This record gives sequence, C-alpha cells and structure tokens, in this order.
Amino acid sequence: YPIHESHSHLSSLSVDAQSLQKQIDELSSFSDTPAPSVTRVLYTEKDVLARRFIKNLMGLSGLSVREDAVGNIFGRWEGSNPELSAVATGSHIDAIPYSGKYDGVVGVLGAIEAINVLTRSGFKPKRSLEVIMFTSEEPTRFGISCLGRFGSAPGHIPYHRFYSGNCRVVLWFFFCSFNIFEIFFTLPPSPFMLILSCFQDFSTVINDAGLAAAELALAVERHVLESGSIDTVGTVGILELHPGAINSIPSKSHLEIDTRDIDEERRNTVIEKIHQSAISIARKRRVTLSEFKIVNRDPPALSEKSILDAMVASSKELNLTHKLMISRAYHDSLFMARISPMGMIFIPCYKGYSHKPEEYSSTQDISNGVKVLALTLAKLSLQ
Ligand code: HGY
Ligand code: MN
Ligand code: MN
Repeated sequence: YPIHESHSHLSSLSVDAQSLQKQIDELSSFSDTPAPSVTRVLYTEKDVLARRFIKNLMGLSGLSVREDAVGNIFGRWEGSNPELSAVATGSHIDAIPYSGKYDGVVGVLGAIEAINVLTRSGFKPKRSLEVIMFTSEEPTRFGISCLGRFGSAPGHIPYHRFYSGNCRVVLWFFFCSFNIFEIFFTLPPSPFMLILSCFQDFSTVINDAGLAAAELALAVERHVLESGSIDTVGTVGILELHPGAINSIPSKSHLEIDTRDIDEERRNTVIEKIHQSAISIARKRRVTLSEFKIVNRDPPALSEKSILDAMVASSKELNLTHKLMISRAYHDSLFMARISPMGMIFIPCYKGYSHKPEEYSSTQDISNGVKVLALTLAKLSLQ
C-alpha cells in the first residue's frame, strides 16, 4: 500500500527506546522472586500491581481502557471509521516462576510504544487500533494457558482484526546469534498439548511410584527423539512425589508433560507412545496408573497472508531484514486466529532463551520491532 505517498511522515518513526527499556525494567520489579528472575502469576498481588501499571500507561498514551470478565485489558484508539473492525495487537505480562522480564512484556509495552510512535508521527487511524493485554497466557495459575480466550466467546469479538503477539523469539533452536535485525513471522503457532500422568502405589508391598515417574520421564525423551525431527520436542516440567520426604518411598507421583510439534499427527503419535509407556511402566513396577489426562491438544493455526504482507512490507520500508518462520510457542494468537486474520512479529533474543532469568533482547532489537509493529498497524488500519 502506498502508505508512504499518503503518509510520508511515517518514514521517520521515532521510538522512545529509553523510556520503553525503563518501563520493561520497572515492570520486572513486580515479581515474587529476586531479580534477575521474574515470577508473576495471575492475580497475585504483584500481577494486580503490574496490571495497574499497564492500564496507567495505556491511559497516558491516550487510549481508552476497558477490561473484560477474565481480565483481558484493552486500550483503544478510536479510528475515523470506528464501525470497521479494529486492528489489535498485544501479548501478556504474566510470568512463569523464575522466568525473565521480556517474554510477553515486550509485546505489551512495545505495543503501547507503537501507539506512541504513531501518535507522535501525526498518524490518524481509519480502523480503530487496540492494544490487548491478554490474561494469563502462561499456565501457572490454573494449569491451562491462554485464559484470555474465555473472556469473550470467539465469534463475538468483531474488532480483533489482527494480533501481533510477543515481540519475542520464543523458540530455542534457531536464531541464537543473529546480530542483524531480523523479523520472524510465524506460520502455524504450534500444536501443543499437556499430559497429566499420575502413578500410585496401591499395593501392600513397597513399590516406588517415584521410579515409575522417573522411567516415564526418560520414555518421554526417547519418544520425542524417535520422531527424528528437531521440530518434535517434549519435557517433563513438573514431577511431584508424595509425601516428599527423604526417608519415605514415594507412594504417589505426578508428572506434567508438554510435547509439541509443528506436525499435529506426529505429535499425536508421541502422545500415544507416552501413554503406552505409562501403562507398561505401571505394570512392570506394580503401581497403578491412576490418571492419564490430556489437558489440551490444540491444532496449529495459520497466519494470514495479508497480515504477513503488511509486516514484510513494513520491514522492507524500514530497511530491516526479515525471515518467515514458524512459532513453536503457545500464544493467544492460536485462538485469535480462529476469529480473525492473525500474524506475529518476533525479534532476536539472546541464545533464543525464554522462560529463564537470562532471557534478553537488546534495546535496539526491541525498538526495531516496535517500528515494524507501528508501521504494520498503520497499514492495516488504513486497509
Ligand atoms: O509455553 C509457551 O509456549 C508460552 O510461553 N505460553
Ligand atoms: Mn512464555
Ligand atoms: Mn509469551
């Protein structure tokens, strides 16, 4: 689109990188664990304070703020054609235990800064623009991710035209060492599933439910590797033993397993193998597999070409390099894609780390991401 012809001022988008970095640093202090780690679980006191911080910034940026039943926060910049569906962008600010300060946060604070960038440039949106802070993208409080989707039933939100999620690189295999700016566009946010598996010793002899769990953890690794693809991943992130005393043989164990793949069928094969292993390990160790529950098993989603096109055009106009990529992470985009065209922008980060205190993106990369986001929002707003 000839945005440059009609809005030539947009070619000089200026990001207030220093303020943005300061906000990222400040938000990281709303945490229940010591810096540099961040822990911010949904509706803890720190999360409530962080939400207030976000709402305040939205207000300062001139957005009108509203909140829905599950706590998604929306900041709206009314366009000249408010009856058209809006263009929305956003991410989350909750943080899993002992994670870092960028995951999600950059997608929320960066989006608010993108609005500031457009305001400063004199841009006037046609479609309304919205910044969304999605509630509990992480599964920490209720064991399930992306609670925001329950706030408004899909199909009833006509205004979500576009959701550009995390300005973050969340997947760990790639992009560890790019030092030029690259934007990564997602194709399918990955299908993801979580399995709950519990073993219990119901016998009178001493059978170790903990060893059954240990064996299953190794089986998860084996089944994932057997797929032969680097796109198949899995981990046992939670393993609890009961009663949890050094001098007591565990009578119960509880595992939570996350397996992912960009290929849904291959992922399902891994799940089936894990299930079979759980059954045979229980038999062999004479413990009962008391529960094997698939918590969620979502299909992948596709980004929309028109959104990708706007992102690609924006990065080109800004003289930034980019690359199309697949997101392996579980994002609200997975659900937004069911009700509206969707695309995601990723920026480089240190070693591809996420969900650990070491996660880091440079102010420069963040600021480039904000520019691409701002220009993309502007283009889509005029469409
Ligand atoms: O787990 C994920 O993919 C993301 O952090 N929700
Ligand atoms: Mn995360
Ligand atoms: Mn995230």
